[in-house]
Amino acid sequence: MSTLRETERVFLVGVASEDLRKPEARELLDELHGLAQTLGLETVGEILIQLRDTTPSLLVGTGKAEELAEAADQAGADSIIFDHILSPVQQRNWEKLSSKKVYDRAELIIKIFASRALTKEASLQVELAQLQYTLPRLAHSYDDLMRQRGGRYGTKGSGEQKLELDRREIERRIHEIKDELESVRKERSVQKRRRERAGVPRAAIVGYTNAGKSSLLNALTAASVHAENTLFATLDPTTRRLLFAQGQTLLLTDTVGFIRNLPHGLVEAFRSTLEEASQADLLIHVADASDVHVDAHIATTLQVLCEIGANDVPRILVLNKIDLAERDAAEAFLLRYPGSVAVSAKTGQGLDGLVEAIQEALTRGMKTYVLRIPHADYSIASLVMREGTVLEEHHDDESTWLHCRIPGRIEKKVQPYIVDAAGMGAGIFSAKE
Ligand SMILES: Nc1nc2c(ncn2[C@@H]2O[C@H](COP(=O)(O)OP(=O)(O)O)[C@@H](O)[C@H]2O)c(=O)[nH]1
Ligand SMILES: [Mg+2]
Repeated sequence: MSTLRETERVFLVGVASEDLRKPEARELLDELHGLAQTLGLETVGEILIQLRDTTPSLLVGTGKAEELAEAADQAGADSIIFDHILSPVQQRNWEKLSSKKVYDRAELIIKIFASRALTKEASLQVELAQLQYTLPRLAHSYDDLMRQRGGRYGTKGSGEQKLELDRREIERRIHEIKDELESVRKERSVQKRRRERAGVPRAAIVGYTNAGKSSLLNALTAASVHAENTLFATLDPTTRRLLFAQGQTLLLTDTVGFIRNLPHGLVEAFRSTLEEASQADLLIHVADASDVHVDAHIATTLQVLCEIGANDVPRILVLNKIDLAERDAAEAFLLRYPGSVAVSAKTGQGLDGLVEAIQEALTRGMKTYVLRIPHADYSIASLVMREGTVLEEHHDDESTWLHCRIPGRIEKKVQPYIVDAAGMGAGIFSAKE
């Protein structure tokens, strides 16, 4: 009988100190919990400890360390994650003491980025962060790494073999990655143009971790008429293809969230996982109504979006978890951020309004035409149906007639079929008959 368990069970240790007061350490621990969840880990226990003076060998005193290891054991954990930087030596000592995998917040975050690195650039950035993280550990104890910490990061070509490379090889690879990054960056604008031509509108959900991005993706999926889950090889697991009642299709992607106190070495890796966002047709920026830091989070998110070149992508600001907020606070928020939409991914409140806002944003700038498309060019008709909004449809022996609204990006393609630039409302075909 197999006792193989798929899900890694983790025990989380939050650390308060003189510099980091308990309430904030608590918030960070909650965030760590959310991060573990993002990676699909099961948290089987957590504890917040107060650091008095750091003991080099185990971060905490031996007595405390044994107590923690015992608690993790009792909880049935496979690993312990510290919400505090562990030196390579501390990490090793902890693994010896507990006979479990032991790592810190930075390593957890690298794993998340690796699992979400969709583009070539993002994969390279994550690999770079990973190697830079590994390097000092390798320098301290080559043997230990050979013993294998089970650090499987998930990106293609990474993992065990990587840890076996010696220091010099890692340094060589770091140089190589930096060069590759240069050339990937040059290619990027070409790719972007290619994608623009390919078509179906794309929206990305951005915002802080724990704001409810994944919940909102699920809620919108439920609110759409039809949703396809990773039906296409090109869709990653965090993208859904939605069809709204008005016949519009949308590819909706859940991005990796912003993280508080992101370790410095991981900033670039994070940005490149977010780079997708700059190629979207629409950004759905989710903020958490129940978070006291919501304004600061919104500001940080906007700033980073700006820095990755996503500032001219249309955006909808969504205040989520409205079920948890005081009415006054929610109203004040909507006044502070005009055009924002209040929802609850949990109760479904406000989702209709959000769907409307999404459609409105996607059809803004669309033009209305009457097209006559010969049956032989049916692919054009399907393009219009997929990307535009068909107001009316009429068929005769030779052609399909469409009274429709289409986005600027496919205007060139339909140009030869335009019979009328109709600014009028619906009803033109029925009036003819
Ligand atoms: N009360 C309430 N909780 C929510 C809502 N949306 C999400 N949550 C909870 O907030 C936590 C984080 O949600 P998640 O979707 O994983 O956030 P993400 O990290 O941004 O993807 C989860 O425990 C959700 O159940 C909401 O509208 N109301
Ligand atoms: Mg999520």
